[in-house]
Amino acid sequence: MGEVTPIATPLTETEVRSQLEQIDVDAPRVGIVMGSASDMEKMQKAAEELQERGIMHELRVMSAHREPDVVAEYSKNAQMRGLRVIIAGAGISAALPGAVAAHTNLPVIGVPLSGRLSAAGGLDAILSIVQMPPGVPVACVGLDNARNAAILAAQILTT
Ligand code: RP5
Repeated sequence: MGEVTPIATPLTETEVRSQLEQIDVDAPRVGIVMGSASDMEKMQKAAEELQERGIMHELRVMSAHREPDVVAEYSKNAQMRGLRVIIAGAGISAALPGAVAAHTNLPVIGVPLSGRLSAAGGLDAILSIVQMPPGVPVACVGLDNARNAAILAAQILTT
């Protein structure tokens, strides 16, 4: 009689998750996205904070209004690529954080940005990010406060 091959016990979701987390340790854990290259100077503060904490991250420019397909693709693939949190900064109508949240279950932290086109000093972006409809949450940090978004992302990663 030949050798009996034991049937593998299926892994639980938690076990699979933990195994996935151990793969690609160099893969970015936080995605920092912004609606325009003009947002880079402010959003760079989030990257600097993550860098200081040794947290792998990536920076991408993508507009919710001008490149909706790019935003959808990025957000849908984010979790599979190993990202755990997305920080999204945008000014004026600031649809980007909400557009990202529409396509992923990852936590999304919105950074409202002020700029030359802002109404009410940036209140437009704050309200766009804070006033997400029920069921599609986006966390919101203070105006231009990308550093706080990075600190919050780091705290989420430790839970
Ligand atoms: C938003 O419009 C961007 O996030 C940026 O804050 C603002 C202005 O964009 P640009 O006109 O500089 O491309 O979508």
